[in-house]
Amino acid sequence: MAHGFPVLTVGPTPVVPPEQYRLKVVAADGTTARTWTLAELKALPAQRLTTDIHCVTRWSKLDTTWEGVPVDVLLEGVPPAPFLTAEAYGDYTTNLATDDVVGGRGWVVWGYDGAPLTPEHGGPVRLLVPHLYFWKSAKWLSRLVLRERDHPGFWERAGYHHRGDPWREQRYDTD
Ligand SMILES: Nc1nc2c(c(=O)[nH]1)N[C@H]1C(S)=C(S)[C@@H](COP(=O)(O)O)O[C@H]1N2
Ligand SMILES: [Mo]
Repeated sequence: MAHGFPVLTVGPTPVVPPEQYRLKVVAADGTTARTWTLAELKALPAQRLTTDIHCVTRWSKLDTTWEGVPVDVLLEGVPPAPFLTAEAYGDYTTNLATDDVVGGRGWVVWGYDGAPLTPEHGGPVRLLVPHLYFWKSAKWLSRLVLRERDHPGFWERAGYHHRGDPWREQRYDTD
């Protein structure tokens, strides 16, 4: 609990040396549109944001501070598509509507609380979508894959909600 909030990970923490880290954006036709190294990501117009986060197991943490880049910046020039899958090093996936991560509502972050994001919390780089349940915020983010149709990810295939809005308590697919 180095960051003062619980670690929730399926399986072992993948080891991703920062110098080997890559983020790819894949267009809906399957072609890799863009690739960034960590240094290239950090050279983009970064933002600091303070926000609350909500885990589906009913903990929340208020006023967490992150540093990263809005997903909008990463999708610039990429043909738009209504859905995307966030894929992580180590096989975790989660699906999102593109509208939930653009418009300044989703970030790709490398900093937490003024320091580099630690490996157990998703370092070098994770997704941060604070208005949805935290399982949507994939740690060790490797690819954002745009899609014409919604493809359920790891928890969504296991019966969790496809969108996961904590204010509507969208925990399970029956909610
Ligand atoms: N790659 C990956 N990302 C993940 C998870 C995971 O198991 N693997 N767990 C999710 C869940 S359920 C939660 S609550 C948060 C936990 O983030 P934390 O460990 O930084 O608290 O990460 C989310 N992102
Ligand atoms: Mo979670």
